[in-house]
Amino acid sequence: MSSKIIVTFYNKGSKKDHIVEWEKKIKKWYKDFVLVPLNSEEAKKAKIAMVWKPPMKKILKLKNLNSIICLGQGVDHIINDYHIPSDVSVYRIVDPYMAKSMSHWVILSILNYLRDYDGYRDQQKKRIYKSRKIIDFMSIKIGVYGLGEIGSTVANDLYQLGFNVLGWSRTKKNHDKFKTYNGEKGFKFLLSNSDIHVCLLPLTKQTEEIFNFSTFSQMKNDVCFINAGRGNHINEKDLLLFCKSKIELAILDVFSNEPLQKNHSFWSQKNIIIWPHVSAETNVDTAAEQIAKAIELIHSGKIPENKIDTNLGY
Ligand code: NDP
Ligand code: OXD
Repeated sequence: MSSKIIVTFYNKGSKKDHIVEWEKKIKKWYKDFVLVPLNSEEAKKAKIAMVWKPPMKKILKLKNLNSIICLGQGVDHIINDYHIPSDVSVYRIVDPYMAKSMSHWVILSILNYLRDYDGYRDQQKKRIYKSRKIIDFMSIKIGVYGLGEIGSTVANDLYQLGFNVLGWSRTKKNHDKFKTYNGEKGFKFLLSNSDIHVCLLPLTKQTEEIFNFSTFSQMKNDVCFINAGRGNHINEKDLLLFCKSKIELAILDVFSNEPLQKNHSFWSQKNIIIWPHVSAETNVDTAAEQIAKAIELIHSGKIPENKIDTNLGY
């Protein structure tokens, strides 16, 4: 195919030169396209939109658009509030680099919690040289909610570290290494049996505010709750309430409104640790090849991998 396909680019909050970096890296693998900013005149002719948190109303006005490529693994910001016409397909990045990054972050969070990292750092400031009570890793269960590209990597890595892992997904799975559960009954089992809860779900109608007063109530006392899925997986008011009772520590990387507002109550809650949505960031170097492949396939009328089922929402 000779004429170049027009791909428009929008990445909320990124620096201006980000588009130059993406274009350069994708062109290492495939050259037959031009990348233009969404606010340019040429964007009106775009067949593909490569986006992160885009103004969807504007995207859906593009008359030639047939594909949206999400620059991250979660697509809720593209599909949840909008009707995507049937002739427009949505694809996402699925990058093992991101799954491993998430795994590192979850492991970091869990080990800091179990080994009382903060307690020891406080002791150091006071020159106190004595052992503190830590949680024995053999005595606890870690519930991982979501066993997709990311959740299954995290669950496997935790298992390899010797943890007792329980995994939850929508459809039934069989892992030889850790126990898996699905459906409502499985959810209740994880809620009431896990000592550490790790949410790695996609945000859909079914999973919105899945962690709320009723579900937090079913958890054991003194649990650790980790959320790197999406902020709207939790009811923030209910989380705050339970952080004053049965939740010993909450570690959050995602929030209902990002960036987290300066006056949000989470900032001053001592047992909430806040991260600014950085647990598994998109890496241009590792993602460029699959985006190049997707553009090439779309250009030649074929279907790339990692197509989203807009009915399921992920
Ligand atoms: P996948 O689509 O690969 O996996 C989703 C998993 O969730 C699947 O196991 C799926 O079940 C399960 N699931 C979906 N709906 C339900 C439900 N109603 N009940 C039970 N289980 C359900 O997603 P990824 O692993 O790639 O990513 C997960 C999420 O992580 C993203 O959507 C995004 O929100 C978040 N994320 C956060 C990042 C960060 O930096 N904080 C970075 C990247 C992603 P089944 O296997 O049966 O289909
Ligand atoms: C993603 C994210 O979904 O960064 O990729 O949250």
